[in-house]
Amino acid sequence: MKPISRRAVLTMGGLGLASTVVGGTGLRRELNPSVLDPAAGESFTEPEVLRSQGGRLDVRLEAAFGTHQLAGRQARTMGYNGGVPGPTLRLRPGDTVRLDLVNRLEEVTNLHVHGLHVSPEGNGDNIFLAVEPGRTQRYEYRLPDDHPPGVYWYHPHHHGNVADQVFGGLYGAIVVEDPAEELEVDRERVMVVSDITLDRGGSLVTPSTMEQMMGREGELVLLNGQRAPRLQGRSGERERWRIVNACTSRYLALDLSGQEPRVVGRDVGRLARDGALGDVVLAPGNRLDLVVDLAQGSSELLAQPVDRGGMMGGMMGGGGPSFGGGGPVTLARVEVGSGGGPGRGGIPAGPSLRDLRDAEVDQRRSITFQMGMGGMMGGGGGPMSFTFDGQEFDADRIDQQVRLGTVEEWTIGNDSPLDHPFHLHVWPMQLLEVNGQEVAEPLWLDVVNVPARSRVKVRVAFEDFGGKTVYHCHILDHEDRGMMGTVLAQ
Ligand SMILES: [Cu+2]
Repeated sequence: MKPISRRAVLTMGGLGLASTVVGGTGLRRELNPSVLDPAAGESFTEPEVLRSQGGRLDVRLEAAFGTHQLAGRQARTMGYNGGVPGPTLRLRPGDTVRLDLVNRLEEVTNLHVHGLHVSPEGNGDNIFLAVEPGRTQRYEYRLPDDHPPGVYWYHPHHHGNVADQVFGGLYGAIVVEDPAEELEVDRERVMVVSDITLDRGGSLVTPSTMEQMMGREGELVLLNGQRAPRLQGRSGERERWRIVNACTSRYLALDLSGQEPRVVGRDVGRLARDGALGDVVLAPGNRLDLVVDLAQGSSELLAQPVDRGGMMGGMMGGGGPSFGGGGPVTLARVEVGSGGGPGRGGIPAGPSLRDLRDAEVDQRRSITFQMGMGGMMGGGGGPMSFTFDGQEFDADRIDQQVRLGTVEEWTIGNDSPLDHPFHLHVWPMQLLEVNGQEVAEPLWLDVVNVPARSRVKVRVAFEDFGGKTVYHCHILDHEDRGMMGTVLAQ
C-alpha cells in the first residue's frame, strides 16, 4: 500500500508558496514530445486579440463543439469562436464590456470572468445564470477605475459540467492593461496553458471516474492550443509573458533554464518588487506575469511535475493513480539569436501594494476542504464526497454572510490527503500565512493553494460590490462534485 501522501515540506520564499517537486512512481503521463509528437515545434501563435476602445468592448463569444486546430491536428473539441483558446480580451480599468455568450453546445453553459473585480449580480459575473442550448446571454462587466492590472481569464462555470467544458476547450485570456504602464518591452506574449486527452481520431476522451475524483490531467499539455511551439527572439530583447494555468487540475511548476525570468505579477496586479521564478507553483486558475530578458541560446519552458498528494492509497486501500510522477513536460522551445541590443537593465518597481495586516477585522471564519466516503451525502459525487465543512454545494443556501465594507480573515483548512486550490470570486485575497508561516510581503491572489492536511490564512476586503457569489476548489472535478460554497456580501 502506498503511503497516504508523499508531501514534501512546504517552503516559502519572498513571493509566497512553493511545493517541492519530487519524482515518484506515479503514472507516466507524458512522453518526450520531440521524439513522438510530430506536432511539436510549430511556430508559436496567439489567439486573436479583441481590444477595448474608448472605454468599451463589445464581444460576441460563441461556444460550440466542432473541429478545432489543436496540437497540430484537427481535433473534435469545444471552442469559443472556432478557436482553442478563445480570443484574448484586452481591457483597461474603467472599461465596460458587453459580452454576448451564444450557446451552440448541446448542453447548458455560462461564463465566469476569473479574477475580475466586478459585480456578481444581475448580468454581471453571475455564475448562477444558466444559458440553455441555442440561447444567447448578454453579460455586462464594468471594471472599476482602479481595477488592478494583470492577466485574468474566462471560462464556463455551470455547476456540474465545468470540468468537462474547460477540459473540452472552453477558455480564453483577459489582460487588464496598466494605465500607469512603466514597463517597456520589445514583445508581449499571452500564453494559455491547458491540457486535454484526445483519442487517435482526434476526439475528446472522457477520463475515468477515478481520474475525475483525483482531478483529471490530460495527456496533452498545450500552450495556446499548440504542442511545444517554437519561440524566437534576439539577445537583449525584453519580453513579457502573461501565463494562464487553464488546466482542469494540473499544477504547473515552470522552469526556464538558460534564461532568467523575473516575476512581475501573480494573479492580481503588479508586484511591488520583481522576484525570481524559483519555487512559484501555478495551481489551476493561477496566472503569472513574467519578464524575460532574452539571453542567447536554446532553452525550453518546462512544466515540472508537482506532487499534489495521493488519494487512493490512504482512503481506499489501493494503489490508485497519484499524479506528479511523470517527467517534465516541454511547453515551448525558446531560440534566441544574437544582436538584439545591450538589454534594458533593471525592471522598474511596481506601486506598493495594499496590506490588510493592519486592518480592523470584522469577522474571523474557518472553512475546511473535506473529502469523505460517499453515500451519506446524497449527492452526485460518486464513491467519494467533496465538500466544504461536510456540506456539498447548494445554490440556495448561504454559507457565509458577510457585511459589505468590512475586512474578514478566513482560515482555510484542508483535512484531506490532496492539495486543493481555493478560489474566491469577485474579491481578491491577501495571503497571510501557510501553516503558521507568515508571508513576508503583501501577496494578492484569487486562487490560493491549500496543501494536504494544512491550513492557510487570508484576509479579504469585501468592498465595492455586494451580492451573492461562490468560493470553490479550482480542481474543477472537485467543484463539480460539490466542493463549492456561497458567500453573500450585503
Ligand atoms: Cu479539490
